[in-house]
Amino acid sequence: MTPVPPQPWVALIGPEIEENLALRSLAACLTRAGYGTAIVPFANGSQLGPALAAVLDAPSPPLLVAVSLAFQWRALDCLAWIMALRKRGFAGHITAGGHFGSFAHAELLRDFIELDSLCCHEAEETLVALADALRDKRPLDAIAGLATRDQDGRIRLEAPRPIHDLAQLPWVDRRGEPASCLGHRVATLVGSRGCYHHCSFCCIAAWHALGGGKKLRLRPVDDLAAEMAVLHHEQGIDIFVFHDDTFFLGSERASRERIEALGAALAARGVRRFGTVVKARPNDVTPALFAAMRERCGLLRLFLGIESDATQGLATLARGVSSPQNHAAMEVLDRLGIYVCSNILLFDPDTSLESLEANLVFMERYGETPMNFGRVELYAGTPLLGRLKSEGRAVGSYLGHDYSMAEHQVQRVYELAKSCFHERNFADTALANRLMGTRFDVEVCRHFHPERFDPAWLAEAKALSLALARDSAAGLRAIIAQAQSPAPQGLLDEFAAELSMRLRTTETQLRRRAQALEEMVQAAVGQRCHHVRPLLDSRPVWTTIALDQPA
Ligand code: B12
Repeated sequence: MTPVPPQPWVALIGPEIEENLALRSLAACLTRAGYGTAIVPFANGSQLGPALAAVLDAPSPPLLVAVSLAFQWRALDCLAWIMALRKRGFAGHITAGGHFGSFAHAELLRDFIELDSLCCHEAEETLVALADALRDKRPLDAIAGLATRDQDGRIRLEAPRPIHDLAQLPWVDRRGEPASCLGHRVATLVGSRGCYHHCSFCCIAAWHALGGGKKLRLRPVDDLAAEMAVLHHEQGIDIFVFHDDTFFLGSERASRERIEALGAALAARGVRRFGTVVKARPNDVTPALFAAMRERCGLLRLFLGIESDATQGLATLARGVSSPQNHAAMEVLDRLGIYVCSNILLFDPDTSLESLEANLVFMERYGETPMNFGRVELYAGTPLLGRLKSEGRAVGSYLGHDYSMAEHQVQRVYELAKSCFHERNFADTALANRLMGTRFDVEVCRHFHPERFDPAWLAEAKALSLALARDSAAGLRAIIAQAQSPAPQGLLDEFAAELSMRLRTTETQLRRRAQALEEMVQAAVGQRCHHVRPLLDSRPVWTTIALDQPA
């Protein structure tokens, strides 16, 4: 029987691909304030109906429905869900929030009458204040961070109030079974909010400026270590996946002090056998820092933000990193034997044939590193969107912008690459992403079960990535050659069909090898991997905490 949520309650709707730290942080704050909550997963079309039912068929209607508009590419789905909820008769307050919703609050409130308000920027305090006001039937016009319509339909935003001290926030709600890899339970978390850099394609710098606070805030080490220790001792978590935009601070000394302090704080709390997954910019990679990161903080996998190795790409993306820094970082990490994966933004508005070649050379040279590649998208709040708008090159509306590359031939390469490589790079079963997971299994075994680890598995994982990288580079070079010849559309279609078939054949072979490798590792450890969180099955999870119980 579905447990009845405590009264009054708030429905939090959004993707739970992994634990959704935003919804879970909001849930924790609402719980602390005495509300019941349901986290209702809505990550794809198949969850639309069940998510509606979770609200409409609940034993009592929620006080408030709050929908995630963090991800711009899913905004239309989420808005359609909101419209469907209204059509089916829900008359209560509907709000939304997250990155996209915040940047586009004025347009969204103008165009979607179904939305009553929008929580702009970090919503922990705003959402609780909104719930309090609705419960007490008070006006909503003085709530910091809330955008509403006034009586004349004018949209007004009460300036957000930045959360200066992240330690004042409760730890995120961990309801549901955690994911696991080879029997090692996984939790996602953040140790900071913001980033010290400001790349042109990323909205995070503008996002924190919108909030009016510092561009980077760190959780105190003690607060972070205390949460990790509780997760470790009480929930058996031993893999911590950090979603910080960057785990490092742009200064070797400051970064080193923080990870040494974290390592010591964890050891003092009896957390000794654990692994971490973090992200870094190449300029942060030094031998001493990463040796310490591995020894003190159990580094299992590093997501290294390469994005581009072409001089033009690095400039367009405003990376603040040079190609020699990219190479130096890759070499340091290779010498230390650290598992790295990466992403290349092969196409951006200024990409030239020369920059494509520079990135292909990089992908081949470090082919043993699992990588994926794609095009830079124009997200709300990014300087790149601002630039393309001012150049008259951004097409579409605030709901989604598109662009063409300045060089016609590069645009042709992109269109062919998109059709031939979608399956490999972006489908649900994309091999480029799967190989990152295969290697992760191998690394988890190497880290936690050295006695059962066979070095041949690591060699095979690297060989799989190398084979994929070489095949992708060869396919892309064939596309580049084709795009430069003035072939009629019919011939281009034929070329794309033939190349796609060749790519699929390689994928089938490599997928089989990856499967065999995963099975060997799992058999050696005697445990399988459960990457999918149970909340993905669409059933809402109610809190069972009673109203008067302390959080
Ligand atoms: C973790 C993460 C993911 C996880 C998602 C986990 C999940 N939800 O299941 C994974 C790795 C799967 C992922 C995937 C993608 N991601 Co991502 N991701 C992040 C990341 C690094 C951290 C988010 C986080 O958890 N932060 C911690 C929480 C506590 O903070 P928060 O998210 O900011 O939430 C606060 C506010 O935003 C607001 N809020 C957020 N959600 C909601 C919802 C409601 C109802 C309300 C009221 C308020 C609210 O209140 C929260 C509390 O203060 C952000 C970067 C960032 N720093 O935010 C990118 C980011 C959100 N991702 C981004 C993108 C582009 C993607 C992908 C499209 C990448 C890709 N090419 O595949 C996919 C799309 C996924 C999808 N929905 O289909 C962009 C979004 C840009 C945009 N506006 O669309 C971001 C901002 C990265 C960036 N720098 O540009 N991502």
